[in-house]
Amino acid sequence: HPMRALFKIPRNPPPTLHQPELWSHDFNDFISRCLIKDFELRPNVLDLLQHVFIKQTVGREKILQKQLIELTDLNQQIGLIEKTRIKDQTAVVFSENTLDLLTACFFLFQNIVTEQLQSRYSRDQIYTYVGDILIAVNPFRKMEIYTPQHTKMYIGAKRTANPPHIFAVADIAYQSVVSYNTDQCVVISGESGAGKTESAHLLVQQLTVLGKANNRTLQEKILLVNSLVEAFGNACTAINDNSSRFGKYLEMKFTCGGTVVGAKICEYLLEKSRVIHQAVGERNFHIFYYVYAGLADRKKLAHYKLSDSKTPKYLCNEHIKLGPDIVSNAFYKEQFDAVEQCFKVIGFTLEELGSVYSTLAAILNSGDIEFSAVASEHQTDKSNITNMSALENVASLLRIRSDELQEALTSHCVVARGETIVRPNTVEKAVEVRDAMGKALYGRLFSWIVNRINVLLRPDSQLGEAEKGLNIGILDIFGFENFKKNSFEQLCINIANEQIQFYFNQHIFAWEQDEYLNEEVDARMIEYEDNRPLLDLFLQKPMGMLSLLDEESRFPQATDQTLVEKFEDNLKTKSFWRPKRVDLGFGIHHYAGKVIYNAAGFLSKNRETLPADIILLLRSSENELIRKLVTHPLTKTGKEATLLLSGFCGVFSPDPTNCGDAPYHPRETTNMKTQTVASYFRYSLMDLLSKMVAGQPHFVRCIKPNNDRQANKFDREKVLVQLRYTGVLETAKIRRQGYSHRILFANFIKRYYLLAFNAHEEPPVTPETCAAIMEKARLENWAMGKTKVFLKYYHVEHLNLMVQLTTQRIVLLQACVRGWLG
Ligand code: AD9
Ligand code: MG
Repeated sequence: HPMRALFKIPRNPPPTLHQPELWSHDFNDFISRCLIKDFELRPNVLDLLQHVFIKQTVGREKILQKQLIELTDLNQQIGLIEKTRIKDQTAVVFSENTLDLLTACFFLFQNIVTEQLQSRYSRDQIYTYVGDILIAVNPFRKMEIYTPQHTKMYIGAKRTANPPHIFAVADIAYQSVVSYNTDQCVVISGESGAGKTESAHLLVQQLTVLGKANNRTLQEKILLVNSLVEAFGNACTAINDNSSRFGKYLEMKFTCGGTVVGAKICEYLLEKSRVIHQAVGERNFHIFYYVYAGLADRKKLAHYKLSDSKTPKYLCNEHIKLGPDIVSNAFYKEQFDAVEQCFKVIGFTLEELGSVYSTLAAILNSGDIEFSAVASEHQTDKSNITNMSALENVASLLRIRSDELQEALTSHCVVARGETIVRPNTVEKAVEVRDAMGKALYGRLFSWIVNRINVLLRPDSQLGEAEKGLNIGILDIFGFENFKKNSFEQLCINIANEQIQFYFNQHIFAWEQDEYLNEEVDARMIEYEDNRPLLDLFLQKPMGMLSLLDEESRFPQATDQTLVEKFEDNLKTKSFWRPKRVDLGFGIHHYAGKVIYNAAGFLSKNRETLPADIILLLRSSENELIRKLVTHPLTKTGKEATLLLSGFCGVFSPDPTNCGDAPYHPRETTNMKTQTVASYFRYSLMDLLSKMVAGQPHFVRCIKPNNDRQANKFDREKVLVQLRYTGVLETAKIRRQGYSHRILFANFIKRYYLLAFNAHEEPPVTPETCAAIMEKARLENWAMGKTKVFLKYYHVEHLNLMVQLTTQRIVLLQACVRGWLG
């Protein structure tokens, strides 16, 4: 039977399995080498195999697994190739069913990938390339691969010259900025705790060296930016002790010559609810603990109205004890000093620092304001503040009048028939206002800090536009989360990740294929798992989940129960379901797995309104910072603010042929009064993506090798799942077949004509000229489009190296000639 004896297993273990270095550089090469040569896989099987790589079998695994087990001759599980040798050690025989074969191939392939990652990991090689994408497996321990020697080793080096490394990604992005003068963007993804934030730090570290900042202070400042914003925006969660609770897009600004001249951060969707409440086992934002310990150390707690014996309510969680756990925590004290140092180096004034601490202390004190119900003659429930000292503390820290604060917390104004009437707040309402104030103050403080950093690190105004115009952006957002209990915050975080995955797919698969079609380049199409339906489920208007949430948030009578029912009535897709036995529960099948959410609190979290009374009161503060926080939208310029107030429809999907130009269009205006977290979230996503599509992307995929944060532990199943859902397996394929570099004829000729023509010649801008250059450089497997040359990444590397050599030769020649003449 033709399907029999397809795999010939060599008697001795295949040599390539023992030379994983080969694999590390080009995994595709490895696959073809290993499978074709050592395993004598016949070409038709290779085709089938390729077919299987790209056919994601998500949802089909169960069936496939079952069939796999039923495979009579292969029932020892194709876990490891070396173990698949059967009795006579010569061949693996498949059953006649083609699907069995496909299944087997699929598992075989996946296992090769995982095994290679594992074997590299066990030898401390945490980085691996798949095409031009870098896979980083979290080592969960300090590695000796980020030393100054390593920094040096990766500068301007050919990719195959060194082991795979995050520094190489920095180098490629940097070289592209210098060579092509186009913006670059590094997109780091992976689930929570996979190592995105660490990777972002390492990129900045290498880029500041590459950007040879001519003043050391700028270099130092840029390096400190991440640590500073992370002190305010990161927190300990059940998954990661230093979990990012906001999305961060850090742009480093370069001149055309490649000198770094400034930086800018954009922050997205800070999880403000953490200020007032943390889940079991989690903590508030780092900075609260740092400041507490730091101020205690300097005997300044009293000055900031903080007690050294009673834990503020916003920091109370389970077993955290104020004394040993916070006040006398040496690590926190160190961190406080470090943060203060960051502030100072970056350029914040001492006065600003004092105001920042006061604001943080005010937030902590406000959490301790308590209310009790007072029966009133008019039957309405009134509330009273029971601990006036807390109120006084807050008022004095915020430099506002305490009687006015009391009034703003315990009552609200309504305008009826042109008259303003003061109504009392119930205890519940008063608590809500108090918490809303804490969240708003913190969120605005965070934005203010970011904004201030941006002002301080802005490129010198003396520089011309051309000299400060180029960006390398680094995207580090909060990773996909799936806790025991998932709320509104997890929904937002996971939607953001869903959108990044969509962008990845668009870039790697959809746009690439569109371009082949447009340019009439013959390339095989790749199937991939498109998560667009899921994004529609969330973002579509008017029937997407966020729209439904907004709609329900407008009804005063709505409850979280009616909300879930609304979801159930309107979201008719397999990706959404209502689990039985979970009140207020609903499930979503995300690209990265199934998550059960609990809708409790969704409506109030989405409304998040700060009463006008509080805003007006804070505007009367004698502290300049507090006034600034409530005066105008901080980080938004005029144009951005307009966009902020507009609604956006549907999924972000810009015109692929027009990347870089305004990629989104406000289509519908939402009422300013109904600005909700969901609509702001939608805006932020669009804003973020518009920045990303403006540059050429580089992808770093972080992989978490185990759930226990343990070094040297590689959980195969865990890794495999991540490889599958991130599309890495398909990426491998398209990167092999596809062309990662597409360069317009004119640009190509301008850059490389020296390889085939004399320096003084001006060859015509035609495909023939390009072909001549390529032939001269002895390149194969490139393709010619209608307006662009299509190249693989190794072509570009080769060409650049040749240009470098040629230029060196010319310079040498000129020197000789000058010598002769002179
Ligand atoms: V989250 O989505 O923000 O919750 P990240 O950012 O993906 O997550 P993070 O970078 O914070 O994860 O990494 C988690 C921990 O892994 C770090 O605190 C380090 O202890 C550890 N880690 C990650 N990458 C490295 C590395 N390259 N070297 C050493 C690392 N340790
Ligand atoms: Mg992070």
